[in-house]
Amino acid sequence: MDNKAMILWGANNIFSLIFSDGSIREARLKGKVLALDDEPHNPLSPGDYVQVDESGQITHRCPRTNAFHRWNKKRMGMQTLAANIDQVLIMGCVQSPPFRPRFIDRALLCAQYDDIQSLVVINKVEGPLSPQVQERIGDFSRLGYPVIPISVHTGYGLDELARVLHQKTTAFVGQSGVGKSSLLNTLLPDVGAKIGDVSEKYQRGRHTTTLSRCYPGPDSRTYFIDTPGVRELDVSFIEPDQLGFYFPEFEEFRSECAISGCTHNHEPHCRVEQAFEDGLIHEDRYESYLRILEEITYARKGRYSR
Ligand SMILES: Nc1nc2c(ncn2[C@@H]2O[C@H](COP(=O)(O)OP(=O)(O)OP(=O)(O)O)[C@@H](O)[C@H]2O)c(=O)[nH]1
Ligand SMILES: [Mg+2]
Ligand SMILES: [Zn+2]
Repeated sequence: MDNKAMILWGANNIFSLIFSDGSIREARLKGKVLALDDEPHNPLSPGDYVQVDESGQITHRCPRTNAFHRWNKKRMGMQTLAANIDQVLIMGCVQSPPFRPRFIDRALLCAQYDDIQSLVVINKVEGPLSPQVQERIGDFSRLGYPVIPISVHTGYGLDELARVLHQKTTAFVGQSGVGKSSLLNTLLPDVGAKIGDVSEKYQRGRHTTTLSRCYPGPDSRTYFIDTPGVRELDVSFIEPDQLGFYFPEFEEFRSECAISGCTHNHEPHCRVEQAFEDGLIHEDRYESYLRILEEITYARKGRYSR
């Protein structure tokens, strides 16, 4: 009899699976590769459902409802960090490493790309927020993204956060060193995930978590997926002419641009650029948009013109 289970984590073709009765067992793939032609590299991610046969081997993957991907430059392919999730917890912090709202902008893009809800969590809030941080997180709220300031160390904001995570599958995403694994350890004290420090010289994390891994939460319907921090999020899987659709604040202006297919990059009579000049679109978000546009346009040229 076939049996359905969820992947918690996997390495070197050994996967840890959780079954509907809560039992956890290891399994291997039946045959060397799973027949999935579009994703040769990591066809199974934490959160994926699979079928297991009588011998305990994985026979195939069930269809995904969604997946959080990033572009892996080295492998020139999409890398899935988590599958079938209810929401992405995008974590930033206010110090060590410094607040990097542009990283959050990119992570929001990756989530929206597959229609996944996101929430922004700002960690290491142990004193008053600087006006710059306040302003930028205020803008995220205005755009409709929930923002929760927390401190894993002092416990500030953690009750509110726990409510948002309750009975959902949440992937934790953010730069190395912001405190994703620290949060996990606080929510699930028995887990003991490895925590790294932050280099004093470079103010960066040390990439302590190297593998995405799903953890069953405090009740049977809550799951947390801890993912490895990345220095930069490459979003070059997005088409340049689609990028503007992932910026919700462009929505009300975009149809009034003079040129159809306007990329809002200094084209004549661009209503989006005008809105930015009038202070209706946050300067930093518009700058973020232009940088990403330049980057993905360039990446495409490099990929196709040779
Ligand atoms: N001040 C302060 N430091 C924190 C807090 N939470 C975590 N840290 C510290 O931040 C550093 C990095 O924490 P990790 O949990 O390993 O960070 P991570 O996001 O999992 O990093 P990667 O696994 O490399 O992606 C550690 O030194 C933690 O002690 C907090 O609330 N306040
Ligand atoms: Mg970690
Ligand atoms: Zn425009």
